[in-house]
Amino acid sequence: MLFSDEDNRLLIVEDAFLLKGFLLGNGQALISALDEVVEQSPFRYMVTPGGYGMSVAMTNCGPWGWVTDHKGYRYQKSDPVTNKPWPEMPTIFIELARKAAEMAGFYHFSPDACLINRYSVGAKLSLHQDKDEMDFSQPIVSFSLGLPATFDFGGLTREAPKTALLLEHGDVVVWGGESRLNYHGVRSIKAGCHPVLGEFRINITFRRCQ
Ligand code: MD3
Ligand code: FE
Repeated sequence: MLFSDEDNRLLIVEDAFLLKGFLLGNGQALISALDEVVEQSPFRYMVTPGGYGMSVAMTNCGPWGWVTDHKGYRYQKSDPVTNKPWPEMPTIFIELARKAAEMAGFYHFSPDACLINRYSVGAKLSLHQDKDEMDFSQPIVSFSLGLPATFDFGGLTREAPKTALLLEHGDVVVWGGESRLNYHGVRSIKAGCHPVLGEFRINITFRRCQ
């Protein structure tokens, strides 16, 4: 960590900020909005192009949703489970994501995709890059809710040294500029019980994919 200011804004690397506890106070409203999304497009376990089932359950809201299957990774406008458009992005999601982006110096952030990851105990996300988007000038904003996770933040190659970061309920990370293509992953979630989300961790990422 290079510095932490009076707003609890921590600089991870150039253009990547951790806004510690940014969502606290809006947790309940976010979870209600999330419940509405999940009612329309349920969490599902997707399969990688290589044929591996993911341990993280996913869904999406907003105009575009990220999916993976035997054909590959992509963004698409319809939910392959319901064959309907993804649910609308809740206003509270957009407002908080835009505010967070501004806190990190990114103005006019207008996400057109919102991927929601649900981790149960033992679930993990292996080291990867997010490069299925067309526009790398806009940041990715990520909300963490529920059980804590250790997040590994690496460099531009798989082998580059990694920094471990604890992401807890209410934390927001804004990744822009140089850090946008860095490798990252989430270590296996440890057993625990969160007062609101129980045995789950939820991560919501906002992206500009088109
Ligand atoms: C750094 N999600 O959905 S969010 C993902 O906690 C993903 O569920 C993780 O990685 C999670 O793709 C991490 C933080 C995050 C998201 C995108 C990034 C960090 C990033 C893109 C570039 C660099
Ligand atoms: Fe990612």
